Formats: sequence, structure tokens, C-alpha cells
Amino acid sequence: MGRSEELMNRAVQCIPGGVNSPVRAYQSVDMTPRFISRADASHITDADGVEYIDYILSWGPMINGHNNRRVLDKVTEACQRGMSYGAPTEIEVEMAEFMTSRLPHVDMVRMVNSGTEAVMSAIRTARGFTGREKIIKFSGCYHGHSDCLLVDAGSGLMTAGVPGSAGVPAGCTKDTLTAVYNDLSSVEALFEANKGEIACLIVEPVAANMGVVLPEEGFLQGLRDICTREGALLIFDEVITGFRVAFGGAAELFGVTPDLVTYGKIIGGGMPVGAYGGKREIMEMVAPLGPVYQAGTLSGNPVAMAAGLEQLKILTEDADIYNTLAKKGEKLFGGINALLKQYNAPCTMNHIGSLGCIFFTPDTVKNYEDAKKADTAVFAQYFRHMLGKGIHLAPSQFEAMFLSVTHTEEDIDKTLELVEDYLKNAK
Ligand code: HOZ
Repeated sequence: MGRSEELMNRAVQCIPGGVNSPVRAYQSVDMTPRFISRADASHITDADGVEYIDYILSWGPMINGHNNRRVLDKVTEACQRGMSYGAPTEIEVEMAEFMTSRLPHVDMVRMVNSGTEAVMSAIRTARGFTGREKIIKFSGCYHGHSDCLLVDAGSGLMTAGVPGSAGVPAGCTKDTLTAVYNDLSSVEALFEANKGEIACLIVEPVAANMGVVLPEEGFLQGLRDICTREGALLIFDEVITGFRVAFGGAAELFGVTPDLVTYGKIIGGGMPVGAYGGKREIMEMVAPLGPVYQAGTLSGNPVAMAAGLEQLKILTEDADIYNTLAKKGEKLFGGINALLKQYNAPCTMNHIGSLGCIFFTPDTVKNYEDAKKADTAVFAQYFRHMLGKGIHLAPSQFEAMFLSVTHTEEDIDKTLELVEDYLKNAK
């Protein structure tokens, strides 16, 4: 028995399912999760000392690679000044100034501790601002685990094959309406049937929790136009795409301006951070300035701010960094796509920049129903092959692969060889 198996045996005795977040559990690939002991740059090492090329990157945050020296130094310095004060600090102001001066759609920002919290708070703010209660989300989009958003949600719910969660009162989801990703007519129909009642529409501008699904040409602008016309707020959930597909996320990349935006993952540099922000008149609704209450003992924590701010600074210092990431993405994901074609594999590759996913279905994937056609048993075989050869992938068909600036040509070449090896043997 390996060390991971030993640790899992202990963990299941005292942690539900042995893990602190369901997507880590390896249930859908029928294995014991690898317990991790350390990570550096693009590599991660398990408790038995086995090293892997890491394409999970903590589910997105480690865009500059694990253990970035500059981030580490800032965290160490911050820790020595005290871990938390529950009082305002200069670095929170620096973080907010840094963001608002570089993100044209963010006039004001509030720091929280996770993407879930950011989204939950943005929705409350939208409801407070509009005085309306209904919200629209898309099937297959995942916006964290707050009650009203656990409806046809992606990520771990999709992996488990359940549309929602037990324990969520019907009253909490009765105002959550679901539309079809990439289908503006489904959005129009909901607005028509709920005239003047929709507070906001929330979308992952590139969906990355039902696998990776790109917005079709005109989809995001269409959402912008409908929301403007109907007096509803458009919220981009950029917890995954923010600072990844461009510094300004999908809003910058696609040139569509949301009213509110949520961040997480990269903004914390590996520490637990989230943020929501947007137009001044909307953010002025938030307490203590306005009547929308939202709070947090550790929000804006100085150690977390030190990590996040340094990570964001690194991302703005190299004007070419997103091109570099996109080139790595093209080499890896484009390379996988070419192999899938060469071996006539019944798979579809969706990717954008440093974010990608192989769907084990031959059909185009542009929404939740398409994604659900993927053969999860075949994915599990592929996953086990790759893990056994030293590639650390998310243990679910419905999660993304992430690249960092530290992934080398050699890492990518090795990964492509192993994909080819799998495809040869799968034939
Ligand atoms: N959004 C991530 C998965 N798609 C979060 C990771 C988690 O749920 O643990």
C-alpha cells in the first residue's frame, strides 16, 4: 500500500469522503487520490515521492507556477508582520488601486475569501441594486456552492451526475432560472416570461466547469445587449478566466463589459482569496456605504493580499506573458488535437489560451447537454493511463487543464508523447 492509500484510510475516518473538496476525491476515476507533499514550478510530488507534470495547478491559481520565488518572499515578509489584524491595511488599498487602475470595468472592488463568496455577494449586490429577485444562470456553469446557484451546476455536481445538492431549500432556488449556454433565444425567452423581474444574469464567459466550452461569436455581446435592454445586471464570473485568458479576463479578450465581475483563484496567488467589483454606482450599494450587507473576518487578509498582489504584478510586468501562455496552449492543446485527428479518436478538443479540455465525445461541445454526452468511463481509462505515466490531470471529464508560465517545452513534449501512447494503445 502506498502512502496516499495509507493517508486516505486515515482521512476517511475523520473527513467526509477523505477530502476537503469533492472534486479531489478521484471517485469518478475509481482510484485513491494522490496526497501531495510538495510542488515546484510545473511539477508536483506525491506523498510517495512520485513526481508529476501538474495540469491542475490548484484548479487554476498557480499561473506563475508553484512556489514562485517573488510570491513566496512577499508572503514570508507579510507573515513576519502578523498574520491577521481584522483592521484595514495599506496593502488592501494597493490591491484595490492596482486592480481598478488596470481593469476598466472595475471602479471599486471588495475582497473576500473565495470565488463562492465573491459570486454570492455579487448576486446579493445585483439584487439590492435592481430591487429585483430573479436571476439567470446557465446549465453547466458553476459559480461556487452557495444555495441559490446549485442548480444544474457544473464541476463536482456534474462529475457526480447530480443536477443539484441536497440540503438546499426550494425557496433558495425558486428565483434561479436556467438558460442554455450559447443559446441567446433561451435567454430571451426567460426575460420575456419574467418581464421586469430579473436582477441579473451570471455567466462564466468561457465555461470551464463542464469541461471547457467557448462562447460562440456574438454570445457574450448578445447577453450584454439583452441585459442592458431589460435593466438587468450582467455578471461575468471570472473566477477561472480572470487574469488567465488575458489580464482583464474574458471581458478584455472579448471586448464585452459586464456590470459586475467576480474573481478568485489567480487573484490569491495560491492563498484563499476572492473579489467582486464593477461599476461605482453598483458597488456603492455595499455596506458600510450602502444597504447590501457583506462581511468577513479574514477578508483582505494581509498575507493573502501580499501573495495575490505580487502574482498580479508579475502578470503585468511582462507584456508578452499572455502570448507566451497562448503559445504553450497551442503547442499542448493544438498538439493533442492533431493527435486525436491522426488516430481518429472519438474526441473533441476545446481550448483557449492556457485553458483546455479533451471531451470524450466526437460531437461538438457548445453547452451542458453536449458536454454530458462525453464518455466518462473512457475518460477514466485515459486519466489512469496519464497519471500512471506522471501526468497530474483533474480527475474528472468536466474540469479544465491549466498551463502555467513554468511549463516547459519538455513538459509539453512528454505529455504529447503520453497522449499518443494512450491513443495507440486505445485503438
Ligand atoms: N471550481 C473548481 C473546480 N472546477 C473548484 C475546485 C473545487 O471545487 O475544489
